Amino acid sequence: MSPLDNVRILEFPKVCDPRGNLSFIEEAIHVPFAIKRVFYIYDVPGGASRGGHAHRRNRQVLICLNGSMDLHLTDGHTEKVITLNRAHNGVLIPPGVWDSMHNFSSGTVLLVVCSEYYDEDDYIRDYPRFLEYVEQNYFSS
Ligand code: T46
Repeated sequence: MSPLDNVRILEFPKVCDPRGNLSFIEEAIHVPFAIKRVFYIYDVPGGASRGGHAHRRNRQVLICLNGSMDLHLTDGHTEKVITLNRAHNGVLIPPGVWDSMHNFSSGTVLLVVCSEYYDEDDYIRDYPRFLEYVEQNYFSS
């Protein structure tokens, strides 16, 4: 089974109000894991791309709080491109998926909710190494 099969679009509660909208995320309810870490990406210069790696254990949910960006996901065989531009939606990325982010609009703020603490050893940042990893761990029977 491809790890891409476990990519999900999540819909968070949205409380609409004349004063503005409010969304919220509760661990193990709106994201399918206990939250150990949150980080955010902002002030991305025009034309910059981020990501270019996969995780061994970390599961994460990407939420575009403002602006828009294109999320490219691959298992080494198939590519999915998802445009993130709604603050009440998230994309769940499981381990074993190579992600990269492109076409950030000016002022984009990307919030990322993670199942694991930061650990550089959890990253696979070399694409040929990633291809070997997914073949061994997901595609070989
Ligand atoms: C991902 C995409 C969506 C930390 O010290 N702590 C942290 O929690 C994170 C996320 C990063 N860092 C350090 C590690 C690097 O020295 O910040 C520096 C930049 O990290 P990186 O180049 O991995 O940033 P992105 O935007 O390429 O990737 C990040 C996440 O690392 C990654 O998990 O999936 O956002």
